[in-house]
Amino acid sequence: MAIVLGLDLSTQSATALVLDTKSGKQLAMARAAFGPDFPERGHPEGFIPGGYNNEVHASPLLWLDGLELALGCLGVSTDLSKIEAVSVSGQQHGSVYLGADYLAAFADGNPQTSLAEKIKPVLSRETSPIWMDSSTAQECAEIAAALGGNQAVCDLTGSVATPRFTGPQIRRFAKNNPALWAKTERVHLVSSFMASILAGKDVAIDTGDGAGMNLMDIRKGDWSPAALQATAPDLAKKLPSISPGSTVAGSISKYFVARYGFSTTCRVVIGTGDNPSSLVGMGASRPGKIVISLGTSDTLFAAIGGIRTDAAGLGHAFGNPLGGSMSLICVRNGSLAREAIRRECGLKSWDDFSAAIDKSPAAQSAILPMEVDEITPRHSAGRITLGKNVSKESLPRAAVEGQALSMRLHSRWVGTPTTQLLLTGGASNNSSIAQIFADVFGAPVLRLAVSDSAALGAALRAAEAACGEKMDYLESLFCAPAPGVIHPNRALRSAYDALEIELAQKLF
Ligand code: XUL
Repeated sequence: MAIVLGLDLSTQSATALVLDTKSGKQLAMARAAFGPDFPERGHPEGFIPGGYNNEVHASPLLWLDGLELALGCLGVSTDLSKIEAVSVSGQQHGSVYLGADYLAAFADGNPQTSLAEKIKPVLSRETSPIWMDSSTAQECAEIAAALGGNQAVCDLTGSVATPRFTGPQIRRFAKNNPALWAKTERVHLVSSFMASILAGKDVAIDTGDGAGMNLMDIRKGDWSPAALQATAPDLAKKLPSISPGSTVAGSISKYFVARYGFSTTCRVVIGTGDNPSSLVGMGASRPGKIVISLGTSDTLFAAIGGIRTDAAGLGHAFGNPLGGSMSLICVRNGSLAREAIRRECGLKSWDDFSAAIDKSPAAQSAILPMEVDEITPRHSAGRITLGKNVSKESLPRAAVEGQALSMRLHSRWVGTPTTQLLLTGGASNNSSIAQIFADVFGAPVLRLAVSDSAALGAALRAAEAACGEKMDYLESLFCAPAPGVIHPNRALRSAYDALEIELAQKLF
């Protein structure tokens, strides 16, 4: 029985969650929001606004400051010396570039200088491209050509060459800034960077997050020499190793002991990506349940037996941190599009948005709203309209129905019948939205009692890997769904089937 800490470094915030696996209680939670808590940085949504040519970057120093703020707040209410193990979840695909002396900076235990102060001088690239970046179409084409086409890339790495993935991002940097690339000694993912900061040394990338790079052989769970060669010169020596998600990296660094009062015996378990981490936090790490996360981006994921890849090249296969693999589809226009529709309809609150949904008849029409260029489906910003005409009154329902239908269509390759949907993320608390997902998928919807599934997954992984807890036991304590099942209205099935067929015809 242990007290464990899960950290989640997402696009918009750093979250810290402390669990007691004996009492089954969440002891404390603290969050630092990169925009509101650091207004002077001018990154209101956690990334650097106004990127050029579809570039979206964020500041790794802001992530570090966010981590410190969250830990500082946590320390006010919680005795951090009791924490026995910690792990981390990070937004997927984002990469951090480090030059000479980075190892000394990781190991620097001086509590007088902040993490950002230690790391700033060793960054070989000031900013980090993140998952929202779509500037690498050219590099994707080059990688695909070198590896024998996109189908070959997908078979090898679990995904076609994908603009937001780390390999194409690395290639773009190496091509456009060869001098800085030469100075780069280490490229980390957000999750492995943060785990390295916690451990005070270089820490491996796990197979869950490593699969989001177009660099890992999905079947071997190790770097693919061919993919490395197709991506950038000398890449093999600039990457950390890959290890299973259950790997204990070592003890927490001296810095956290001196600055925050952690025990020297607190262990660090290597990190993983936010989606693999949520899979664990939602209690869905074994095949059977489908998780839909409604956040800045919407994602749909599920544990899969063996390895399956999407022939259409839109879905991804990642490693499951608990073994095996998982499918994922990522929709860029999640909350972004729902927010835009709410504003467009002049609805002041989400309650008003729900009321508008509840007043409109179901399965009449649907709209796929894309405020920015979409990745699933690959489509430029705009709207796809299905079924009957949509009025301003019916727009909120039509937009959410369109989002749910598109997810249903684009997850067909996973091949698992949807018997249960687990909904998480901010918008999942909205019962009108949750009902639409139940109706469109024709499956009962459950929601998790804890909303921070990525941080929760990190804490559970820490408890399993470092403290010998059994995942079944942990799931029964922390992943039980909130009371209340939302049942689908099966009478709507054929109407939604027809709308899905229309969407497929418009797209393919
Ligand atoms: C997944 C993806 C996003 C990010 C969000 O491929 O790009 O879900 O992980 O943090």
